[in-house]
Amino acid sequence: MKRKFLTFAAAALAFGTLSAGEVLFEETFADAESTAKNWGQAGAAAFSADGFENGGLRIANDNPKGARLLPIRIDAAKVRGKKLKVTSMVRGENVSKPEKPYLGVKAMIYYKAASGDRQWIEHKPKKDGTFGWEEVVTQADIPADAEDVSFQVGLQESSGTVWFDDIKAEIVE
Ligand SMILES: [Ca+2]
Repeated sequence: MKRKFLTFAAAALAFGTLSAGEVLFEETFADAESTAKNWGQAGAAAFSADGFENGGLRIANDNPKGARLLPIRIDAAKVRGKKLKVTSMVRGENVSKPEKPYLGVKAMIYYKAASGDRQWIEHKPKKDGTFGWEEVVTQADIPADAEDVSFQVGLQESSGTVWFDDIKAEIVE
């Protein structure tokens, strides 16, 4: 299967507010070192070369009541008052159907605002069971007083395994 080849570009971006169409980052999981830098040690532990164009994340969860989520921080100053879109490639194997529709496979935008408002925004549609690579899109309107923004991938209250690659975050409005 032919897939886009993307490079991580966050480091190349200057500080400041982004405009529509500007890319915050493009993550290809090129190697364990860059994955650890962007996603922390848990990301490095989930790094996998198996079956990927370069590398990707493999996240397994044995406990159907447990969660395994990996976050990448997004600079809140760059996305305040904007519409943030994150596109991810994901596949799954034996993902159990969660009790609630917002649980299960996660490709989720999280924000916390100064007002106290906290939101967890899901990609749609969500799948369970076994499925091949597909592109999923998560989109959120980030409030002007957002102080903490992240994107999180993994499994919550579903057992099974998911793989992630080619994650792109951009400003669309
Ligand atoms: Ca990759």
